[in-house]
Amino acid sequence: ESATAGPGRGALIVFEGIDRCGKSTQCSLLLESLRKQGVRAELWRFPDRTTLIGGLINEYLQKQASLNDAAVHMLFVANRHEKREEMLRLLAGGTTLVLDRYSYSGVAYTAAKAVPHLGAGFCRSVEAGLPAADLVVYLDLDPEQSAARGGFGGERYEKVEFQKKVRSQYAALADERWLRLDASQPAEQLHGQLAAAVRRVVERAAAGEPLGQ
Ligand code: T5A
Ligand code: NA
Repeated sequence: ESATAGPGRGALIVFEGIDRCGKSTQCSLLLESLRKQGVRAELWRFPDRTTLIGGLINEYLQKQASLNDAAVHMLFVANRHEKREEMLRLLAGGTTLVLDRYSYSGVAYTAAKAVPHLGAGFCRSVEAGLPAADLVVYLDLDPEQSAARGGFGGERYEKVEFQKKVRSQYAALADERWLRLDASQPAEQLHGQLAAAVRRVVERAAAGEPLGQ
């Protein structure tokens, strides 16, 4: 590779896993360590409950509104697409984005509902056009363990039986490029296990490796 590339771009790093597996904790630890290393970085979460669409999703998750499975799926999808241009702009400008959930949540949670017209293939297809993750960190945890963690049980999908189905969907989605970590470990230990993979993708992005779709 020649050294002619410009300033490069930021990396897109995604955290996935069932409810309460520890994503937000790891995202915060990662953001902090990236910034300490002088990497410009932002932390986003999906659903982004602050937009108009995100407000509807929030009502649905908190069981204040009912929507059918297709309708709420499209809202989750729209909530990512509405952020597309801002994501692309930040990445192109050299900011690394750490995402607490992304397209894979859309596929895993909806496919777990086993609605015939909302299978994994359909769910994947409507993510087209969104930037692809440079790294997916999958925090794998037994739903019995996540259920025992603080705060579990309030929102719509927080039921052990459903979480088991979501976990199976993630297992089907995961490919060899995912970094799968045993999320039952202490938070600091997990954080240490993802440092090398993160460094690699941040360096590649900075060197100008093109963003996937
Ligand atoms: N959804 C989302 C869809 O159906 N379709 C979609 O397209 C998208 C994007 C929203 C819901 O929407 C669904 C998925 C979800 O059901 P959310 O707001 O992201 O999801 O909710 P959660 O995934 O449940 O997020 P939480 O913030 O509740 O859980 P986290 O982020 O996984 O976990 P965290 O870090 O907050 O930790 C949970 C608890 O565990 C402790 C923490 O202190 C906290 O008490 N903890 C640990 N304990 C032991 N060991 C560790 N390593 C720990 N790490 C954290
Ligand atoms: Na939750």
